[in-house]
Amino acid sequence: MIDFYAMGSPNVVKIYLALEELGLPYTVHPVDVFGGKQFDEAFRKLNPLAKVPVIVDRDGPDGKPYTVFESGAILLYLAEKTGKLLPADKAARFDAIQWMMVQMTTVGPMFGQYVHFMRFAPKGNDYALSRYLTQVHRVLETIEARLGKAHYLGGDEYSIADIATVPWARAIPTLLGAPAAQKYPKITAWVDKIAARPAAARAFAAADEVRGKVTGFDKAAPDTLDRVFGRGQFATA
Ligand SMILES: N[C@@H](CCC(=O)N[C@@H](CS)C(=O)NCC(=O)O)C(=O)O
Repeated sequence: MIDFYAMGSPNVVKIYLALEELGLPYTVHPVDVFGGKQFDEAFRKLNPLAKVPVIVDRDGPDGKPYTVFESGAILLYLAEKTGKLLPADKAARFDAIQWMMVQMTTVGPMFGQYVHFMRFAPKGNDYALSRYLTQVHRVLETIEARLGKAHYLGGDEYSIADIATVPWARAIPTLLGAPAAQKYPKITAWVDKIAARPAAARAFAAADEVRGKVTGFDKAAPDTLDRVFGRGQFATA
């Protein structure tokens, strides 16, 4: 059994996708991030960064409970535990791992910063908005080209590279607008192909369910929002 500390954000949706695809039994523990619950001492013992997702595998290495934070590490852990979602062949395996790393280092952070400045920052940050939006398009153009040459991001097989990337990619029309989304037909087709997997449908539904159990970002208390974003009285620089 896996204890899964969750909310409905893209980094968390990755783990829903993996758990459902792998058919691993799990129990969801909603973490009310926009209620500030990630800062509770008990949760920080699971993740010193105070962020979801986190899993605790009650049947970890040597049969002992094992805690994993950071979504990329969790995906690698689950792939290794089950021998699935990563090819056995070494070159194919690292093809998938490097594309997963593109998500961890570029897709997630660039989309994350773009959304922050678009949705939460005060007006007058045009430089930041332009920079992050440009970086988002740069990586999407790269992924579009990759999907012109391969069925999945890692190559022939559905892998943790796809699982890591699809939660942001499916939000392209919402976040960037329909005209921008039309620039990426290969990405759109790949998102649709993944969304048609029964495990993905279950994962998206489960993420919708947990979203209903935590505070939405638009309902967060101003003080909590400042703490989450490290601004106002919580800014250290
Ligand atoms: N690099 C981390 C990022 C995790 C992350 O940013 N989690 C957000 C939700 S998507 C969070 O818990 N934020 C709470 C906070 O920063 O206080 C991962 O991939 O797991």
